Amino acid sequence: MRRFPDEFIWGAATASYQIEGAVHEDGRGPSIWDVFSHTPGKVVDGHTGDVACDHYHRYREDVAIMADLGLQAYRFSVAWPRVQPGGSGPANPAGLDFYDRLVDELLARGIAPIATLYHWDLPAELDWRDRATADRFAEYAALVYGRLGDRVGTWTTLNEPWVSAFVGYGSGRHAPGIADPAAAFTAAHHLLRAHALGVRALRAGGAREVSLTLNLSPMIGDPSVTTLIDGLANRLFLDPALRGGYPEDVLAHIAKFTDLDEPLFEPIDLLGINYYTVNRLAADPASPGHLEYPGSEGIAWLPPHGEPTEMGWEVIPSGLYDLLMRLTRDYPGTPLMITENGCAYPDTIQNGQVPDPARIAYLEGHFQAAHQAITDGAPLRGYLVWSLLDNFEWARGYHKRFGLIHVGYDSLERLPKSSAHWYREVIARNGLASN
Ligand code: IFM
Repeated sequence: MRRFPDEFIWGAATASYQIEGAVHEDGRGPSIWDVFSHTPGKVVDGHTGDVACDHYHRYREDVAIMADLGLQAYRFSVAWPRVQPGGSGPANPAGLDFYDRLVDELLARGIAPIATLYHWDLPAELDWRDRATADRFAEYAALVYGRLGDRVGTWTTLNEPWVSAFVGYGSGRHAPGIADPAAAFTAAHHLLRAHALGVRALRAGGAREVSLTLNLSPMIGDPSVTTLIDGLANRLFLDPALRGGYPEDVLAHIAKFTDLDEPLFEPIDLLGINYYTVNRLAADPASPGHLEYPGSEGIAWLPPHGEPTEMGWEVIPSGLYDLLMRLTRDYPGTPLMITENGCAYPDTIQNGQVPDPARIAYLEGHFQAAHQAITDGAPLRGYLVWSLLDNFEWARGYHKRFGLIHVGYDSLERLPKSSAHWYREVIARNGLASN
């Protein structure tokens, strides 16, 4: 039996564009993901977030499901174009009303809301290559805080700015679909500026706990190749948020592509960690490198060990343990929360049930790793599984199912998978039956 600390928080996470649907309702404006997903060839099979899980209309049912699982926290994101269509000017009250209702419903069920202000659905009128987008973000943050700040205790500015910058502007696999290394660095710089200005806006409003969520991935290989990739993937975001400055080696690398203007940093109260897998790297002079890591020519990404998830990602819980211990060692003093961890498998309904033993095994292994890290001193406060619902997995459309809850995309019916029932027991005993 592995018991977690009494105050440990168990929950699940989602994001607005991936579940809400209702893209034309109540004055919502277009986001870069509406434009991108409606552009032929960008998303597998032309899937879009137009309907998604229809959470906008079914949020009460979804909160009831969360309560039935015993979730203690729910991490959702606010759609900027719903709250402030066009990305500037006054708030759209009807857009804020939706999150108001959601937060009240959560609180009525005893579930703590954790709000992320930006999970990739930028108003289509804005662009992270523009420095002014950071100022717009701070204004938007103040609008959302003004409405929900009395009831939401934990605020996250950005989700995975690495993905926004390097997949949105480096490879162009995500919206807005720009493939330009210099633009990727400029976007990253402006996202970090937006984060800092957002932190200031939230604190000015009186926010209790402000955080940033990063997708972090340990690098496995020789330091001659891992240092650069670790710098671009991890330290480029960790150091500004937790040490108040860019790492020198990464700055020198960026200077080969573009000039950055004056940076802005603000400390946070909590670091959100999204962990899925590791990167296995090796030197290979013939390798063209990776578009999402500008300047990585000569570095090869090696195949995963063992049976990967449906995303092709290696299942390696020890990577989570190593990551938590590294953060504890290299960035002491900041509490940690796992804001996403989970896996996609091709789940199907069989006799009215959705057996997903591979997901249970995945989560159990990662919960064990987290427990070990806590035992060894990591200040880990909670664990939010990705995801509550099967949902729109960005450029992969609805083909990848990450949910604890199966969603039938024709009927929109929700059906808890075996992993949801298993998770309910983990939460109830605040631990694992296994060792
Ligand atoms: O679905 C995404 C989520 O939006 C951000 N983190 C990774 C998840 C799985 O790819």
